[in-house]
Amino acid sequence: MSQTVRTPRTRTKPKTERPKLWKVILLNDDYTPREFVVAVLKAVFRMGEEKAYAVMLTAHRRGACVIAVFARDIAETKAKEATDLGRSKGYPLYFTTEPEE
Ligand code: TYC
Repeated sequence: MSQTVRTPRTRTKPKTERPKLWKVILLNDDYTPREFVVAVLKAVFRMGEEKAYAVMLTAHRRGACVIAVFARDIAETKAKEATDLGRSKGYPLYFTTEPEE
């Protein structure tokens, strides 16, 4: 009796992989007023006053603060929106993004 052994032509990926999340990072600068940073965090990232103030203070003291994680396109859109709000007032306020490990 002859037997044919076939190897599958396609490899199946394990289904546990999730899309990467992206961090939005607030950078400190010497010019943007603290209250303005807090207002932007509240408006764009839907933070309450206390959370927004704490995040602003962490960035102020340490130079940067991770403020949230999102899918890539949402992280990039929000970082741009928040940076543009600062720019519209002439402030160098800057939000950047990077992938989570
Ligand atoms: N360092 C600014 C000041 O002293 C306030 C500030 C905080 C600016 C955090 C940016 O991400 C920032 N006016």
